[in-house]
Amino acid sequence: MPEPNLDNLKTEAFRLIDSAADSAALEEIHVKFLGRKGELTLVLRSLGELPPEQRKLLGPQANSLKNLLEERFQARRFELEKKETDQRLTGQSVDVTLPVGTRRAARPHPLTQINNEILSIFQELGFEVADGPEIETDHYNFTALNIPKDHPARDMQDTFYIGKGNLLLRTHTSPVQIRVMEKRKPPLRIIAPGRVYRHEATDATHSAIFHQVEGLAVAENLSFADLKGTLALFARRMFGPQSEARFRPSYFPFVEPGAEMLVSCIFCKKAGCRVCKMTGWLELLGAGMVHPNVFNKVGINPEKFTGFAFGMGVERIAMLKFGINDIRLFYDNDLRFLEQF
Ligand code: FA5
Repeated sequence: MPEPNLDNLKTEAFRLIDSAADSAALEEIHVKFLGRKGELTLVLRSLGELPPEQRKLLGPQANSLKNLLEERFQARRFELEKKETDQRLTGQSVDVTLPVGTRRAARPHPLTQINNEILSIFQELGFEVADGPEIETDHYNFTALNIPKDHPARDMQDTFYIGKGNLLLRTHTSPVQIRVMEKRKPPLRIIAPGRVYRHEATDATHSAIFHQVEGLAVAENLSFADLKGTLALFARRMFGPQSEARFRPSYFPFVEPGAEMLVSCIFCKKAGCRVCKMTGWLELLGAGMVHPNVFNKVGINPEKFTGFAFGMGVERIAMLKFGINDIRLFYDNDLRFLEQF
C-alpha cells in the first residue's frame, strides 16, 4: 500500500472546507474526508496494515489531522449556518416603516347594519323572515289592507303608480302580511324587511325611497299586551336597557286598535332637545291589532284568531341610533360619512 500523503489531503480538505458554498455542500465534503468511506477514515483504518515504524510515525499525524479537520469543519459549519439563518430572517422580516392600510376593509352600509340588527332581535323571538315584491298590485298594497278605492286613507301615502293604475311601487311593507296570510295558516310570526316608495318631497327626515321592516304575529289569544311586550323588548334591545317605550293611539285602516310607539329620546333622556322637538319622545313605528276585515279577506277566522302587526322605518331607527340628523346622508355614497359606522 502506497504511503498516504497527509499533507496533500490536508491542503485539499482545507481548500474545499473554506470554499463550501453552504452547509449542505459542507456536509458532502465532511463525508468525502471523514465519512465511513472518507479519505482520512480509510487512512486511519489502514494504519494497522503498515510496518510498525511507519505506523508509529503516521498514526499520531493522521489522528491529529482528523482532530484538526473536525475543528475546521465545526468552525465552518457554524459560520455557514449563521449566514443562512441571517438570510432567512432578512427574507421574513417586516418593515414596520412601510405604509399600511392600503386595502380598506369593506363593511355593511349603516342601513344594512341596522336592518340586520332589527331582524336578528325578532328572529331570536321566533319571527321568520318573509319577502314580497317591490312592484305591487293595488289589491295587496291597499284593498286587501282594508283601504278600498277612494278611501281617504290612500292620501296618507302618496303613491307612484305604474301604467293605468293597477300596478304601483309599494308604499309600505304591509302587503307582505297579506301575501303570507294567503299562503300560511296561523300560528305564524314573520318579519319582512324591504324597500318602499312614496311620492314625497325629500327633506331631512323624509325620502321618496326608504326602508321598512314589517312584523306580523297571528295566533289564538294574542292580545295588545303581546304587542306592547314584544315591541318594548325590541326597543330596549335596540336602544339600551334605559330606554322607555310609550304607545299612543293612531289610525291605520288595517289595524284596530291602532297605535304608534315612541321611545324616550336617546339624545336628551326625555329632558327635551332639538331632535325630539322638545317632547322627550321620538316616534318609531306604527302598529296595532290586525283588523277583522283583513282576516276575512285572507280566509282566517277573526273569531278564532287574533294578531298584531307593526311597521318601522329603518332609516329613522338608524338616525336615532347613530345620531344622524339628515336622512340624505345615507344615500350620498360619501365614504367620509359611511366609514364612520
Ligand atoms: C306605515 O307605513 C304602516 N304600514 C305601518 C304599520 C304596519 C302600521 C303595521 C300598523 C300595522 P307609516 O306611514 O307611519 O306607517 O310609516 C311607518 C314608518 O316608516 C314611520 O314611522 C317612519 O319611521 C317611516 N317613514 C314613513 N315615511 C317615511 C319617509 N318618507 N322617509 C323615511 N321614513 C319614513
